[in-house]
Amino acid sequence: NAPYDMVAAQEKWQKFWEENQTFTPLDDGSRERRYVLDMFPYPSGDLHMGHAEAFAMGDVQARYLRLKGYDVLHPIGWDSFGLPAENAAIKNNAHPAEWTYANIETQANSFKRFGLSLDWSSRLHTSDPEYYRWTQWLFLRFHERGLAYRKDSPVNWCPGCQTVLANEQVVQGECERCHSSVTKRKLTQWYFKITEYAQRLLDDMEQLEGKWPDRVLAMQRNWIGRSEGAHVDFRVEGRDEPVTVFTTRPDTLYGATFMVVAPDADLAAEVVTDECRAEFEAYLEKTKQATEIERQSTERPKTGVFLGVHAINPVSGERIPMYAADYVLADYGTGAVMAVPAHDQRDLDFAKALELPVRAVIDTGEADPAKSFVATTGDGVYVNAPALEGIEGTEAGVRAMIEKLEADGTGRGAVTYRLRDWLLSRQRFWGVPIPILHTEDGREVPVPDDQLPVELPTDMRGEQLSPKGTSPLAAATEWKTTTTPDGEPAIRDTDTMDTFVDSSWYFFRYCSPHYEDGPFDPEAVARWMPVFQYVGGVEHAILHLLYMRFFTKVLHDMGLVPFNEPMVRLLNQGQVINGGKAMSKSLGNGVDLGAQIDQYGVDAIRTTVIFAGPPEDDIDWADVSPGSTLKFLQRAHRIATEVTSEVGADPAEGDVTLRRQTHRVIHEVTTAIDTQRFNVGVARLMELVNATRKAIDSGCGAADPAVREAAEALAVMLSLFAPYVTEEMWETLGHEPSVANASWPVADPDLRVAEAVTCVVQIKGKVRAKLEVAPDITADELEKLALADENVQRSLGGAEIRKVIVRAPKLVSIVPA
Ligand code: ANZ
Repeated sequence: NAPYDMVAAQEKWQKFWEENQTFTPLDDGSRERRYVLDMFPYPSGDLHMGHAEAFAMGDVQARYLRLKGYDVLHPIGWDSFGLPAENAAIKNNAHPAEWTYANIETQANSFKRFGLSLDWSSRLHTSDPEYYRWTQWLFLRFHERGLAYRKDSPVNWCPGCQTVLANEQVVQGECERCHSSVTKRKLTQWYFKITEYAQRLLDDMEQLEGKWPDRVLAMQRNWIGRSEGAHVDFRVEGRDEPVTVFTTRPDTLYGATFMVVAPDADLAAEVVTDECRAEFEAYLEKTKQATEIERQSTERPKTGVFLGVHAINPVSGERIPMYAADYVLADYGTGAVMAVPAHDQRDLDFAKALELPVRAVIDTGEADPAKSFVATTGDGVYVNAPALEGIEGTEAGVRAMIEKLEADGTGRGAVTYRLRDWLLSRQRFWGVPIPILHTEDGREVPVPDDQLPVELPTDMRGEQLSPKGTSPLAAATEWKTTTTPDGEPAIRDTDTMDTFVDSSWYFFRYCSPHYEDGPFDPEAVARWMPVFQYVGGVEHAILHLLYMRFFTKVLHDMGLVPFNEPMVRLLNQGQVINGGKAMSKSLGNGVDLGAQIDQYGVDAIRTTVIFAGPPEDDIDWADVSPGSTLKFLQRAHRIATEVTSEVGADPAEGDVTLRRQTHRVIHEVTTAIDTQRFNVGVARLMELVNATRKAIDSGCGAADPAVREAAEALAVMLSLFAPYVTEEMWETLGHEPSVANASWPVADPDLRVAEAVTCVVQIKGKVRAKLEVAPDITADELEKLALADENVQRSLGGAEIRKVIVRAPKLVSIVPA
């Protein structure tokens, strides 16, 4: 009856699993395969409560599937390129690799201690040359297919930090770090042509419906932002080429009283007349200070300048003036709009500010927008619109106008997406070098495959890595000076890739982590993938998940993978908060995972995290009680130490009351895990511990085989949450380790009925029979049972039945005719 020593158990079993490679998959085809994946960690410091939660959730699934008899791949690796390592290196006059790999070791040890059923043999780090060699190889394949390309584009530029900033790093026009005013700069950058896959990214979401959280699918759909409408060509005076606009409402074309171009679109600078140029350029400078979010704000007063030219409305022949205004964005649609102030509020606000004409072409029965300054957007009767006379409703109007435009040759139906191409180049050191050579005459020459990887220099450190407006690699003269395969002098591309590239394909590599002939062995991928269950934070709902879906589709098109979607099911775990607030340094409410484990042990922390609520809900650490969870685990352990019947004792000879409880709990825990209600599973196991305790102390006694049956089921099921104590229990119960090699218990349907309920059968209000039925009996079943009962039949004496009222499981009331 030795109490359970949690620290000793942790060390003992960690060693056992490692020596026996308990969690390395067999991959021999003897069992059906399942791939369970947690989003891989970034090596910033040690593991924290957030990791504990996400990885505990993943481990429940991996262990469950294993016990159910599947061959499970549950790998681990690190997303180990990125800016924090670079900042630490600048501060400590070190190389980013030092910080990175030291942190990885710390985290790896913590993962091991946390008792995760991980396959350590497939471990990878994205900053290892043997990994990023293949990131570069993939980049070159994308490049060959025209899916990786360079273009000049305006990017956020911080003059203080001398670097490009992501949109998220610009706060109200200022750099979030140094508060300098951020400007736009035109830089040549590398892009992945994800827009070419926009429609497929939308269409294939059908496969994810019901298996990924609805809100993630909604966010992806929104981000891709498909709009249907038309392209309309406007002739512009003094110009050969027409200007094309994108509109979702071609039916309002007769109401287009002016045209607006984005000030920062090339078109604006092209068409502006000399008289208007100075004013335009001043306005353009102001535009560059505004963020995209500000420009799209409906609250912001509308501003703009006349460009000095007119366009011709293709259906009315009317001359309409052209303006530049910052509410029109350069990189959406065509960067130019036909303004219909009567039916679009943004255009109306602009028309009001500049006193431009407003003409309604749909009568919706509401006030005239020219007077009310409220745009009308609903269905109505077309007016002042000869080609749409007699047509009803927006949909029909749009269709009719597109037909007319197509017939006239001045427009066509069109679809536009909000999704932009993926800007992948970064002016940073600690990332994958882009494997392209630039010749003196400006050609791009791919580095030959057999010269990969292009490795980062190992001798750059500290200050050499600080941002200076260009990539730190631009200063590595020796590194970047090289020749093409033809011996021509060339300079290496000195940008590195966005780390989202690394994380867009790591799950493929796990299937064959040491494969030498490509990024992955296509056969291994076909065996293991798609991933059965992916687990990670909702903060990745858009970018990471979209990018890895995009990569998968390209790999599919290359014939390397047989599927279009890499992750069958997705689970977003909630956050761990404390006292109702996110943990933060400034609030001083952080909870240290290591300290919690020291105090309560891994099992109690894991079980607490799972027990706290449904997986997708936040966990408030102020509301949980790892101390009581630990007591529960100790009670479970004690039961195992008290069992005296032999291994293999026949439970059929055992106490039926306890057996009923055991099989009910098996059934309910199985359902709870299958439906991802892991917290309910823990609650049921607590009930089983109580029931077994009662059976030992005041029921059948510890020697009864039903107690062994309960203790064994408990050990196996509880191992999903508390791996260490359950290994101890399993061994104590006389089994060969590991409990991870046991089988998930199966509920006996004859036993799982909790207790029978007594159902009263009345005829004309008089009790005529009592039935013992299952508490979950359906109304139909109960009615049949009642009518078939002997006593009921006799009382009815063959009378016709007018009505049967069933209140399952307790009452059936029969009314004869
Ligand atoms: C005329 C019109 C009349 C419009 C009307 C709407 C209502 P979504 O749905 O977001 O795709 N637009 C087009 N390109 C733009 C750009 N680069 N910057 C700002 N606005 C732009 O919006 C499409 C509508 O947004 C287009 O249809 C266009 O205005 C505007 F009663 O054209 B519409």
